[in-house]
Amino acid sequence: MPKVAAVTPKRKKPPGPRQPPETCASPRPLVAHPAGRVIIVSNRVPAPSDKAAAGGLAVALADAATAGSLWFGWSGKRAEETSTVAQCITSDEGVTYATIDIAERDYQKFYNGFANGALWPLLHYRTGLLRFNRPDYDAYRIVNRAFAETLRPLIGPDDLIWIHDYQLFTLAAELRALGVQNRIGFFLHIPFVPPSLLQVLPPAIEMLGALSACDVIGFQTQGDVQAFLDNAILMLGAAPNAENCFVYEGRKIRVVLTPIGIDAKKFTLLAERAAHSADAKRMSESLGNRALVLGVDRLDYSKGLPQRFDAFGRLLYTYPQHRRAVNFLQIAARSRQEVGSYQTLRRELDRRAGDINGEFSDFDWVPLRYMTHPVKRNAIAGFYRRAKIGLVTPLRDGMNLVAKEYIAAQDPADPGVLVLSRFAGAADELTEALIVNPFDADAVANAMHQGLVMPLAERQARYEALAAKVNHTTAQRFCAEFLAYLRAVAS
Ligand code: ADQ
Repeated sequence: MPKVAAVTPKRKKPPGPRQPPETCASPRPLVAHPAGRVIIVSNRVPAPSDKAAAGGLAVALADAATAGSLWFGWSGKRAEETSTVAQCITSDEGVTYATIDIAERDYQKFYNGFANGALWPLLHYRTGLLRFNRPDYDAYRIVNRAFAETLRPLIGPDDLIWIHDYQLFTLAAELRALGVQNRIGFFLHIPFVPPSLLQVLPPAIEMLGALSACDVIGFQTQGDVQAFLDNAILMLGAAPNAENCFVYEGRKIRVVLTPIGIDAKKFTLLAERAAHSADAKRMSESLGNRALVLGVDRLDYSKGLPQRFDAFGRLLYTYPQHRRAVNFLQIAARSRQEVGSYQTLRRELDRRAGDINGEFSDFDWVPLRYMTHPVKRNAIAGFYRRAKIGLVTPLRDGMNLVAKEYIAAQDPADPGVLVLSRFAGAADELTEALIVNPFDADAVANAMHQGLVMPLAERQARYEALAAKVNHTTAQRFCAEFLAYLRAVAS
């Protein structure tokens, strides 16, 4: 079987004296955990003060980031040289946040180059957008190596290491190369692709092998689990057993399905309160008795925004009764604006939004509201509750937490309708939503119409089934299930 090349390009040594010792010199946990301290590693580390405001990862991992645990990753700062010692802050709850700065020259190639210019499009089935070059990949390996070297002294003997997402595919192999014997888990937040697509990536075998330095590898959907196993069979010669375990280079790897969720109860409370906020009031006043159709996404080509705008145009064209009776608000927070394909997408959306408003607006009604700056979490929660349609139509998505947040935010007495792409991981679970193919503008328009005219009893029946699921597959459950798999590995 092909061996994985463990050669990582050399990191340049920073000139002059090393950085001064940092505030958290002690690698030992502040609060002992009998079953091992949890070390979370992700590309970005949330600022301790920012936890309530932040979405996504910080909220999803709140249950893993308990007193005594360590969260390690990039500070968000680009420096002249990558740090060799972590900066640490311990929050009031006893979680230590350890960060490093990344050298500007590596950051560009690692983050904008390989991670978001090659891996992100490929793993979202967009090979046409993939840009691969060796220097970018080398920088990716260098940054993963730097993470490993800086994290190494902070690791205690029984600690569980839980790595997150595609920016850190090779980190486990780098840690093993430094002699780390601890249990290591990896969770991929985005989709995984079948071999016919992964093989497009020149270092596919090397990356699969590096990932197989983990003990547990988790995915969002059964399709992703199968895609990974198919790749491992074909490219690593793996022979998985009935429990999806296989042996590679003497190590047993378990591949698991652990879909991510939200803290549904907390989100419901947030939405109930937000419904009475000043923002919600302003929104209601601006709408009058028109229905709100709402989309909330990062401005990313995986989210299917141009297709969604077209579908809204089709709704107004095909069902003239909705003209002047609905408003579509798309919140699309700018992201990765240094990557060319994201700049192109932004221009494309500006054009399509202009086209739709030019075509259908009246002197006192503008159908499409489109904003590209982030909106506060509690304002979004209030908007979800006001929206008659939650429009979640990615072309591919690992899970999509907006779909779950939208359900959690609804008023059970008068719930809205979720229109959900079949290509979001969430569609595996949220089957009572109106499931659509986002490439079919007319089908999405029909689903929006169906949702807008749906009788209360049907809306309630769908909502109750969906809410039960969102309340079951929570963020807490996600953390507990993944960590249980990792703890079950013989240390
Ligand atoms: P993302 O692609 O960032 O995450 P998603 O799951 O939809 O996508 O959103 C994460 C969080 O960001 C949610 O809490 C949402 O409310 C918030 N958010 C999204 N758009 C926003 C906006 N415009 N303004 C403010 N907040 C916004 C990746 C994967 C997903 C996977 C998550 C978690 O791409 O498929 O669900 O990780 O695993």
